[in-house]
Amino acid sequence: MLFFNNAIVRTPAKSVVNGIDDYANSGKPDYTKAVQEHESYVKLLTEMGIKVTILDPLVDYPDSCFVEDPAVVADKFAVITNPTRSSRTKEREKIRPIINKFYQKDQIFEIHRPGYLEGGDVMRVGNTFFVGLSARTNQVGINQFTKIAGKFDYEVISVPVNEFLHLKTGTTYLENNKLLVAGEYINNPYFKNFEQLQVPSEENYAVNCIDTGNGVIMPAGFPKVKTILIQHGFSPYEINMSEFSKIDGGLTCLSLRFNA
Ligand code: CIR
Repeated sequence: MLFFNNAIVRTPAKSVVNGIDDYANSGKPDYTKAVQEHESYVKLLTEMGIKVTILDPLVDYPDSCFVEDPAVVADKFAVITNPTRSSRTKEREKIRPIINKFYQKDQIFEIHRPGYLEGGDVMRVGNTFFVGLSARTNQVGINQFTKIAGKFDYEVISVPVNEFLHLKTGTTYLENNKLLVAGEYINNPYFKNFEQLQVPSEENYAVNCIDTGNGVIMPAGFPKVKTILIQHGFSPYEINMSEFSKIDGGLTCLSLRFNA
């Protein structure tokens, strides 16, 4: 059974070559290759039975293909977030029209200054949201998010993020209580009640996976993580992420996933 039947993505613009690179430091992405990788991602989601809404590229916003950051989508509500970096803040206005299409007015909320929050820091597990307190998400943003989520009976647990860009750059939830963990999240007390699938440090990037419920999408070229997934009964589907990884983008960043 699919965990989500809809996804929103945005085609990378030519300016993707100038996306923020705070961590990877491995050169600039190639635009043509990035578009091809994005097409493969959309194709895979579609083949899995997910309805994909593709938004037009935005040349003024180099990181706008990472649609996960300017919004958080849940079953009963959506939040327009407030991205921290000045080149990304206005992405919130660009994601708003599509959120308005899928959610009713009274289901849409916002994070506002002095609160900052990016969707990459938000990891939902059942009725709980783990939210990273990171370089991109501050406590005020988490407090605002907690109020919103509380209206819909979700609990919010704030988790410090030190080594990674976002919480989900260091851990992603699969299913049946299984959590992929890397770096600071290995044996981290915040996640002591999960079965932890530990990612070896040389494959840290591959901790960011998407469990569709019908197979796990993982970045190509990480044999150890692939083996771990298979050993735990998952079917891995690989997507080449060579270009997005150069600007710190992972698989989850490239889509907003929800049921509609
Ligand atoms: C950024 O630094 O904002 C982008 N270059 C990468 C965003 C990755 N997003 C995510 O992990 N959700």
